[in-house]
Amino acid sequence: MTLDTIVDLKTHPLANPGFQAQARRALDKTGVLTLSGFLQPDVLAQLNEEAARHEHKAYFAQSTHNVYLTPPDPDLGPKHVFNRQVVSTKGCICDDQVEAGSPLRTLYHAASFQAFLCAVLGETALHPYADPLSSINIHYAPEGKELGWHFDNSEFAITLLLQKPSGGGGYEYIQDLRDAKRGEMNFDGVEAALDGRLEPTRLDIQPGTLVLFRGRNALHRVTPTQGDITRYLVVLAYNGEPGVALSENARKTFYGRVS
Ligand SMILES: O=C(O)CCC(=O)C(=O)O
Ligand SMILES: [Fe+2]
Repeated sequence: MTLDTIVDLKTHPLANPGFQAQARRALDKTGVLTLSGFLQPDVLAQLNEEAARHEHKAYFAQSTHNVYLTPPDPDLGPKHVFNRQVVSTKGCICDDQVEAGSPLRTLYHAASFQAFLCAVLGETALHPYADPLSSINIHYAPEGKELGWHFDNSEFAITLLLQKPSGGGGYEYIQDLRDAKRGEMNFDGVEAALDGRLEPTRLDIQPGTLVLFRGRNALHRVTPTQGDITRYLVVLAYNGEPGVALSENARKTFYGRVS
């Protein structure tokens, strides 16, 4: 399977330096790059069937979490924003449950796709997660299920919406709310966001769209699904450095297991 059978390379010429520069400008300006009609229509249909086939295996998050996806810090006290708990109830299947022959694996590992991402992100190489669960995930959000406010462990993530609910299921974010590399947690900004005093940016995207975002420093969430169409969404996660595993705390919260 070659990349052009998966991606509409006529509309999105990933190897073209001009296209790369334009994508990079969009990402730097807004914190998000969206490429609509990224997946070829037949692959989108195939991936929806694949997602539906494995839906019964999805693990649905059952515990609350803080926005940093860490265990609480008792020294800060229960009222501190670091310890503020938010709700996530969406489900997902992990990399070890994604079919061996899935086009998602071809896309994830394709050298030309990774070269495009590197050019856009200003990275020299991309690395999969060191744990066997976190690189490729398929998310499921039936009616009422949501993903609460959080910062990602990984610097950046790529999502592919497969099936859009009739209402809700919207991606909302606040760009550059913290600076993880500098250890800047921005408790005041996070508190303002959680209290609804900061207006997030909202994305309205269609199935087949690629979204690339810098989720480590952007506070983001997905609003509860409304209606009886389940939201299906793929996450492709990479790291700029090799050997990085998703934290055990995040794996327990979202996968219900660590390996
Ligand atoms: O579902 C989405 O659109 C975003 C997913 C996400 O933020 C995550 O998996 O960490
Ligand atoms: Fe995220």
